[in-house]
Amino acid sequence: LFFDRPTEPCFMQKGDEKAVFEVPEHYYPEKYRSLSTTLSNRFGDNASRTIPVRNIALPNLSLPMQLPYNDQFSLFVPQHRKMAGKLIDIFLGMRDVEDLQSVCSYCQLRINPYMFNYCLSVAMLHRDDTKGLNIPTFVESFPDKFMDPKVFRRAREVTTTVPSGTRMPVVIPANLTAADSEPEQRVAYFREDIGINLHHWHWHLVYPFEAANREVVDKDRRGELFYYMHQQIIARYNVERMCNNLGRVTRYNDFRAPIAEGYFPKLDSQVASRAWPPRFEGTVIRDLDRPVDQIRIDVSELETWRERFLQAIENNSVILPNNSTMPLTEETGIDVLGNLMESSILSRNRGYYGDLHNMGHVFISYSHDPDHRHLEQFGVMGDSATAMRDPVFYRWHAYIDDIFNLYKSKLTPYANDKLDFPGIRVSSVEVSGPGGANTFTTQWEQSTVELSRGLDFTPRGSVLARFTHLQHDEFTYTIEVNNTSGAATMGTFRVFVAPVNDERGQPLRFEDQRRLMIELDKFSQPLNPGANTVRRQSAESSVTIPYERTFRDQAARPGDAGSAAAAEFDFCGCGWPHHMLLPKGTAMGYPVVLFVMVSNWNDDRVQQDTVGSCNDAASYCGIRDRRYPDRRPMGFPFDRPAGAAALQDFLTPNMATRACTIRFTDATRLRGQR
Ligand code: CUO
Repeated sequence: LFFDRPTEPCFMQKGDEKAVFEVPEHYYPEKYRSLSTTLSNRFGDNASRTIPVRNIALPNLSLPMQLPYNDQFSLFVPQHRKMAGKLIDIFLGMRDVEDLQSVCSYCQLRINPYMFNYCLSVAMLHRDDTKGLNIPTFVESFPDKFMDPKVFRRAREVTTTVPSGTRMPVVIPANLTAADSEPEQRVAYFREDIGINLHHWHWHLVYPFEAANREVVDKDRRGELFYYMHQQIIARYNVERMCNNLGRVTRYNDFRAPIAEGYFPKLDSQVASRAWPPRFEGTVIRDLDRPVDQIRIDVSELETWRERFLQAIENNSVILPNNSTMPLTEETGIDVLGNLMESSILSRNRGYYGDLHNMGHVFISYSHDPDHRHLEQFGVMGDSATAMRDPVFYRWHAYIDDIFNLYKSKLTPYANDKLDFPGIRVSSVEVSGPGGANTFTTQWEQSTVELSRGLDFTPRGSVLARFTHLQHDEFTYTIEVNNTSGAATMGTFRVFVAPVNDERGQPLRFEDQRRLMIELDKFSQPLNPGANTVRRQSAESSVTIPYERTFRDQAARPGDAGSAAAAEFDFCGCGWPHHMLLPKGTAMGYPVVLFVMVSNWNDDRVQQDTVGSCNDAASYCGIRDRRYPDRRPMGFPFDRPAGAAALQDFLTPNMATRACTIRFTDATRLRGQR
């Protein structure tokens, strides 16, 4: 209930069940206090449930309360991070759920709603007594971060004039942030996809980079996953661009050069009652001096950190705070660098290597008002829920990925003994779907998302927003595997797809192609001696989560039967949205190569119990409270260069490829229609 209608006080009716919190009188903020009795009576009268709130000795909330209630909140801003860290700590430190509920009632009336939502989400993910509880999908709590504000005006109109139950969905027009004369607009459907932005927000929620409680951050291979998940975003975005006749993204590596791309978000913050600021074409990042955010930093500092980072790669070792050096090993080097780069509190030396990635977000997001003279807040790059809308996000992360790749390029290429699986031969791989053999098919689809939980101070009842997004038809992989080892064994199937040609229609060299390899799936499967036919559905992908989990509240609502799986929404909300599994393709059929490798599961597996844990998007999100479920480097076997000139030269007998196309039809269907 604390997630519903974020700025409506908790002594008003919350949620569909019309619950009202009965808070101690001194919990009321000043503006409501004189009315405390009448208010609770008024709002309690037709409530179907009153929830008594325990009167506790309140912790010191002065630090998190420094952020004004109606400001924006950004994890990338160090001061906000500190405040959030403190609040998470307070939430984690509450003795039991009753006390947590009590402090939340107090906070909900005083703490910035974005920060409150974030900190409570993190705390619920990490407290033993709340782990199974549902966290509503973020787009329902803060739809303003994902869609045109016109929608909310229209939704208010609808909720006020049309009775609940007979309301038509409010339509969000597609492609509204720029005209066709802006070439970047061709991939706006990707950048501004609600599911993609939700995934990114969720990923950073599950993998926070700072918290007073180290356990919250210290997850298995989190630095490496930071590298890999973002590497995959760049690969996917590049392929999406190539499908739309755009070149691969230009990395942002010269911090003194103007940023060619402008971005006008057309988003309003309902909490801050402000439009998100735009960035004009040709903007240059400048030294920041914003006392209000306690940020004072020069662009040269970003350059210094970058030089030190490159030096670490050059020397294959990092300098520790005591001036000794720690070598980067093949096993953990990328993980160390990931944490150093982001940087998270797991950084081995934040004092020296700084905060390169996060501050890049900060510099760019304040480039329109570096000294706060216009009293403007950060742009979309400053918030993990909105950053992926902006073309510059991909330029920044393309550069970061390039730096990681510099490190990966120093590793010894995999020898055949690392790649091959003796006795296992993949004789063929195929896909089939409604488009026929080896043709993937895509089109537009319209789906709806619930808005009412994010609409403060409006009449109750459901109101939906209808939006348009890319969708693909489901398909089946058929993989023929011959096991000549004479015994049953287990294989790990690694499925990728990549473009075949570059922007000029020339065949991609292996080195370029491997960096465009998009992971589609990874699964293990027993292999009997002799011939095996393995079939796998696209919907089972280890990369994606189903539409329902991206967009729907999975909690058992009152009256629902509910299920254990449903209760795991909190972690399971992380995952690439299934509707974006494939790039768009082209009307002619975009040529791609499908790749499958079967590796030896005995070399890959991580021994752990994963029963009951949410692991269906493990490739990009890991498994909650478990180790990353694959011992190989993330992105294996394409995480590093090889001697091969072309993909065909790279193949060992346990791999196979198939030429396919992705055919796009410019038609729109409603969800559920075929
Ligand atoms: Cu996900 Cu830069 O890390 O946004």
